[in-house]
Amino acid sequence: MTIAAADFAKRLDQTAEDTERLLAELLSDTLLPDEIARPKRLMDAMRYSSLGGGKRLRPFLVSESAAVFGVPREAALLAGAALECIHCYSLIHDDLPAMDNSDLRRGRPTLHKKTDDATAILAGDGLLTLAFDIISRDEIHPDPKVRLLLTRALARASGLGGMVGGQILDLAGEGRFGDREPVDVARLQQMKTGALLRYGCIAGAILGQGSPKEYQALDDYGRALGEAFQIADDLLDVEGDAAALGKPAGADAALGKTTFVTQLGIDGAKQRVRNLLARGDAALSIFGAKGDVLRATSRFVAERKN
Ligand code: GRG
Repeated sequence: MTIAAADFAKRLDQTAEDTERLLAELLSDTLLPDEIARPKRLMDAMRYSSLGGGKRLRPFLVSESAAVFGVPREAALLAGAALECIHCYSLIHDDLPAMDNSDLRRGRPTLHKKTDDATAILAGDGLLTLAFDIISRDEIHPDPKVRLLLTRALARASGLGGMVGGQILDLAGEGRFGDREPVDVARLQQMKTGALLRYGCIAGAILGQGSPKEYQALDDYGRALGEAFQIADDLLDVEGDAAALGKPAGADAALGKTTFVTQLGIDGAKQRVRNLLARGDAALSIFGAKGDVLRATSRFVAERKN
């Protein structure tokens, strides 16, 4: 079974729309208990970088992996919004002069260009901490054990052994702290970009209280999808179109980065993506037709133009 391209696009758009609505609510001026004030400059900056852009792929992974288990959609969307807050924070900080020093993101000036470095750092910090507020909320799941598992897994995906750790390995590989350090591209990817994407997939199994086999299946699928995403990103940097990307292409080559494409060549990288798609499909076989949307998601990730 496969899902028609139009149906897939509709589902993706619906989740993007629902996530946008939810993020706008979460980033409103309304104070939560124990909050003292929501400063306007900070809120405007957080909204600028979180609303009105992005494919919302990570929330989509959460909602579709949760749908496999029949989890209520509003709970999955809330968990997806928490993950998207982490993603948006990472983009803000990654764009800073001390990191990638980028001027454009999602086709608009990066936050520090629009405002200033201090505001961008604090907006990133605000989104990072808001994510943990959201993921620990009662509405996510009635069982506090489930909320704890989701929260801990989010910390591990985002933190020192996940995305943040991957970012420092990436900078070390660029020679930012002295001589260029050797890069294990697959491990770097698994940490820097893969960990959040994998979280999107295992979050469904945690929310749905899946069996160990079901959790493992989504874990395997999430790892394959994460690697395919990164290879597609590396290919886009070589073959992509700046207008579609919303940022200049060729950034990796300019920095002399080791990527899947520099290691495997263009054809080798494309073959690896095909192998990863097959690996993802095999992992999902346990779910039968319920895995169709996730199967289509790997194709979307591999074939995306931005
Ligand atoms: C600064 C702690 C810290 C971490 C940054 C993930 C990361 C680490 C930086 C992102 C840099 C980057 C552009 C990596 C390429 C892959 C990637 C994450 C692309 C953007 O993700 P998409 O395509 O973006 O899902 P949208 O805009 O659709 O949300």
